[in-house]
Amino acid sequence: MADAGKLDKFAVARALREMGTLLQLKGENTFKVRAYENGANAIERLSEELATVIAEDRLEDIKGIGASMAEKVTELFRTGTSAVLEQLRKELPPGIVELTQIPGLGPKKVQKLRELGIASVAELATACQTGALRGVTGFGEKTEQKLLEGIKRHQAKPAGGEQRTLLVQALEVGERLLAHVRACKDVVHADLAGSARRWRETVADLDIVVGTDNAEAVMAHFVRFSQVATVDSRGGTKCTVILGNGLQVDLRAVPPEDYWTALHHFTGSKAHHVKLRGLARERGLTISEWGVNLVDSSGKAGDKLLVESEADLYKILGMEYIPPEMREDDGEIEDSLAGGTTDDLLKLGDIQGMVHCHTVFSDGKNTVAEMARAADAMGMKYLTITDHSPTASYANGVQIDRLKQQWDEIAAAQESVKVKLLRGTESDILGDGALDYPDAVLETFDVIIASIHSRMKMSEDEMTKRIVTAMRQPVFKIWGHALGRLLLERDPFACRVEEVLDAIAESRAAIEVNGDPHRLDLEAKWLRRAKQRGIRFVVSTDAHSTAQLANLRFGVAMARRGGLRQRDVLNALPFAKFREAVRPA
Ligand code: DGT
Ligand code: CA
Ligand code: CA
Ligand code: ZN
Repeated sequence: MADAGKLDKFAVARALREMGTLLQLKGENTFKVRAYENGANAIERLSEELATVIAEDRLEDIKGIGASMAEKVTELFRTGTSAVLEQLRKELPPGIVELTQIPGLGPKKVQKLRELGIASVAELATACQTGALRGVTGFGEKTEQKLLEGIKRHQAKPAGGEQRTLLVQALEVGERLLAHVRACKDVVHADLAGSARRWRETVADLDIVVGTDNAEAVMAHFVRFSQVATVDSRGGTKCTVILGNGLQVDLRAVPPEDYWTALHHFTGSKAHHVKLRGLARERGLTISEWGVNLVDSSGKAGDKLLVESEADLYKILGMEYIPPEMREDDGEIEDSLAGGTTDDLLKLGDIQGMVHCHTVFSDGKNTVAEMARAADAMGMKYLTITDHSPTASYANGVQIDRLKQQWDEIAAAQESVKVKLLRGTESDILGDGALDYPDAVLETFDVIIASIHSRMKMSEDEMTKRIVTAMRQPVFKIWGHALGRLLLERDPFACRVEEVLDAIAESRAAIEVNGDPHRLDLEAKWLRRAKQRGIRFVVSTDAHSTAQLANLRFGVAMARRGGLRQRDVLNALPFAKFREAVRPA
């Protein structure tokens, strides 16, 4: 029997991460820092008991754990701390670690602050307010403003209040957890429900619904998932756990015959359900998580109706099926009652080309050839190379004299791939609404994305005018990551969106649905309003590496949430038609 340690695997992983952060603050090289991050990930995902692995001296068999990491893990596990960690904590006061959590402060800047005697968030705030940082290299007046805003946001983070998690992070663990649950032999059906199934941009917790005749066995299996940190509650039909990353998961187990109504109920949204329940009552029915029942003459629930799919449920209500992404009570129920089908809603497989991709020519991680091969391997028919324009100097924007070099490289890469490569740009929308590059250059591209990357703090009036001016430029352009939001970090900028949409509807322009899971911009409610005006869209990944091409599914989900059909989306067109549709001049 292996000895119980002082720390569980999640606490060990947290300690390793802290060591990595502290080493980074000390200016250690990135390989060493990354080794701690990798070690933490490996320990956290361990699918057997850490105690057993240590007792049997098998830590080094784990990918990502070498001899010295194994030693630290063992020490942490047995004693609750490590000499290295204690030493690092002594060298670096606790306020320093908190400083690294302020947006815009990397380890280098924090190091600089330490030299100035600033070692906590409070001290930094005072320094900014009193102008004490003026004149220090790397800390201009602009940085001062940014830091003050960063501090405000940092302090506004809810303590114990509703913390939301990015969908991409929730799905990363959620999909593995679902696979684990489905591997239980007593599970007849299982799916993610709640906001994750609706592909909401952020989620408060994960929900899983299971159809089974043996709820007890399913729950016993569920809590054995390798990343469960604590079991919060466990009843006859419901079990709640907290994962190592802090995310809560609710599992509900129901008899297989109640599965579809339960899945529908726990998928939500609440607002969608409230309206459905009203409709059901008008039809002499009642809906609950337990099923659909007839209402008898005394107003009580009578016979239960057989529901064998979610489509069945909508059919019983005299409606067309509504997919989870659209269940937000934003017009989808009215559309469905009017007979509107969602069969033609955009699907992942409809997308024929990757639009909006970066390479090492600006701030991407991969070369043109690498991006091309990756898109080829995904079966894409075309790929637009759209690096940043000159004004985006922070992102190594491509100056005119480097364009020729990129186009040569695109031509060379084209030789060895089937996917058709297009020469594009992500042109900055300048402060006055002009586009970057002279018109004569713009007209030579195959495709133009037009995006805002600077001066986002304009008044609503100025911003509206700026974007309307940009959209009315004669070249065809795609409005990239439209409102500049960064989920959980930065709000969309102030702008009268309806006015911009009106301008786009009568201009040579389309709107991007940006699939970067930190952006997901333009958001669904505006996509619907844009679609009503006959505006067309592209669904992009805004990939800065080959790996990020996989984010396409987030863009498609966002498009579905906005009710976009295949015909609304330009990159669902075959190559020749797409090229014609986006031709700048
Ligand atoms: P979240 O977790 O805040 O990101 O959003 P949801 O939608 O996943 O919300 P959650 O986890 O509280 O509940 C999951 C689903 O269960 C929700 O979408 C609808 C259903 N549900 C939960 N509580 C209620 C309720 O009080 N009434 C109704 N009708 N449905 C509920
Ligand atoms: Ca939820
Ligand atoms: Ca929940
Ligand atoms: Zn951009």
